[in-house]
Amino acid sequence: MSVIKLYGDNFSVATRSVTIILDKLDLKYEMIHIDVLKGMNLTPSFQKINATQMIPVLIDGSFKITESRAICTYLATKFGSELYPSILVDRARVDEMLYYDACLVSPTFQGLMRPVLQGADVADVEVGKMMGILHHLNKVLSSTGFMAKTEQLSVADFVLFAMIATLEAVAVIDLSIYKNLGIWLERCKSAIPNYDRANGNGLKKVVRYYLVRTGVAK
Ligand SMILES: N[C@@H](CCC(=O)N[C@@H](CS)C(=O)NCC(=O)O)C(=O)O
Repeated sequence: MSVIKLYGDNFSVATRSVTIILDKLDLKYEMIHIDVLKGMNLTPSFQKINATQMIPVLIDGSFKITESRAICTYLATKFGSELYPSILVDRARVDEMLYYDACLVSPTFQGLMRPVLQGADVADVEVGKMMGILHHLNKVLSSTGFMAKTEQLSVADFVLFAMIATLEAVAVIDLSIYKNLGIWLERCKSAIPNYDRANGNGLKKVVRYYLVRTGVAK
């Protein structure tokens, strides 16, 4: 069996959601570093791999797939993991959160973080939108402690975790007011094997980039 290849960059939230799932499933993979900060995703050779010039891209044998959430559910299904539940209604709840993430959480996160990472002031209106979402997620977690209201961790938890852990690391919003979210962040963190490789090292890179851009570090 050929080794799974992942084109990505641990700077990227979407890439880290996939590396977390790969590690959760204990899968061997080869990471091909596409440095988005250096524009490596815009080269003609990468365009042949993904015409949209986005990372991550996963190649499993002759099968190629893009879109991080679809990659995560593909892997969990292929390797028979309950991270993507086999019970229909539980799976539907996971999908519900993944769509909520793709349609609302992720665009809001991008709207807040893109300018901030470039050294611009934090925009109050974007902070307000993100806080509304965090308030909602904190309420969602009061049910079972998991994002999809499942009885155990699912792909939805780890996909959201990759993003919210970034917010926590860059600290543009005080997350301590969201008690359930704080407990959940720790629960996800401690459930990730090879935490630094899967997520921690990427977060350090993001924080470093942010500090340099905002003039706090050189
Ligand atoms: N919906 C896509 C989004 C992927 C995405 O936004 N990738 C970013 C890095 S996090 C990227 O490739 N950016 C390159 C660019 O915008 O030029 C997914 O979840 O895979």
